[in-house]
Amino acid sequence: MQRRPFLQFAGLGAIALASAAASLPAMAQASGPFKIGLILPMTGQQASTGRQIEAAARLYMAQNGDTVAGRKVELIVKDDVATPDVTKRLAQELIVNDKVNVIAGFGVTPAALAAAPLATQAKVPQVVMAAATSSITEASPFIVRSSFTLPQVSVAMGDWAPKNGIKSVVTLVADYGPGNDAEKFFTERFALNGGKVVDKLRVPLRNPDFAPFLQKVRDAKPDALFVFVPSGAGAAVMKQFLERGLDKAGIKLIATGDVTDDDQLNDMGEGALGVVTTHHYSAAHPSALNKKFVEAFEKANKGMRPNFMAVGGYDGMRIIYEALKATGGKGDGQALLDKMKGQVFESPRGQVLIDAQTRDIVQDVYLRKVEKKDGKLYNVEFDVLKAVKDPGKAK
Ligand code: VNL
Repeated sequence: MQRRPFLQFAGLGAIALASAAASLPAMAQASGPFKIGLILPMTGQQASTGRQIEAAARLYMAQNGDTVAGRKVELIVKDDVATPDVTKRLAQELIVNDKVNVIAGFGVTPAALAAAPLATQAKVPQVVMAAATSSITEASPFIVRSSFTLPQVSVAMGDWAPKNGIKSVVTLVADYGPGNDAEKFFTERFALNGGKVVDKLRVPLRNPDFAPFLQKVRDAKPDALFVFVPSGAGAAVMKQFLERGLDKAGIKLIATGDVTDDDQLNDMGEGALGVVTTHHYSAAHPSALNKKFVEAFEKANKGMRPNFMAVGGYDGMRIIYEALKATGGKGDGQALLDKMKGQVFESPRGQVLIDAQTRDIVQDVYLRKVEKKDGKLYNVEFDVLKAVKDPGKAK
């Protein structure tokens, strides 16, 4: 038997939806299909993130079945074009009309933040699979994160660079949450280790033109340029860096792994060889589990290589599946959330933990260098920091 809340009467839909914004009743279904509303940028500037995460979620379901604890799992994919107003409307529709048990995805920070109040009001777990600003998990007690944080990976570079002959740096980041985090946490650690930050540059998120910024870097002539740009923008930075001859001017490129993104890396050309980055996932991670994951992903997606977004999506599905199993298929928001907290498992990236206090992911962070393997470019890991918590939470 389906309960029919008043919202469902024909004609009242629009009005009901508007009033539901003020207070969303908890209305996820305890029987029938278990629904996951996956909100992703499927078009626009961040479309590769949506493509990677959807493919990974579908792979997880293909490998683990679409029935969990006796309930059929249904994935409802919605395109928010990485636009927070759209994210918010879609989250509301998914919760109120589709009665999803979980909302998931969230390609960029503003999208994750736009949905957070709805997760709180409706007591629906929100699994953040991509967005990586430290503060996101503090926006709702119903948020659990399967991706990473920028402080987590940037601090590692602040330690590595000064030990490897890099004494002066210019930073260049996309001017929004994750970029600000990357700049702050890299800079603080680098300075603590005796490094000098000569200049801090910020480029707009939308349609960035890197050329004038890179010219400034060339003129400043630091030992290295530290970069964060979101997944999808790395190839443009690499191209401009080489075209402007920064490498020939003796300036090294160092970055978070968002820049040498596995989704684009193999097309960046030989100029990318030797670039050192810090990140939580490489398609070249040499574990048996990862080899299986990469092979299966490529096979199911016409040779597309999984990147860190895909792993966030894959592990996010694992977190949801195991929580549903542990609740015996109940699907109640609070019960699910409680079983998401504290999960420990082996991911294709390595061992991970969902910290029960912060609901954020604790994971290994790797030093990697772009190298050629079997004729293809990969981020080859050469060092690791074990079990890194988000340093942003210590504030
Ligand atoms: C974010 C962070 C997005 C890192 C990214 O790619 C990324 C974000 C779309 O928090 O908005 O690589």
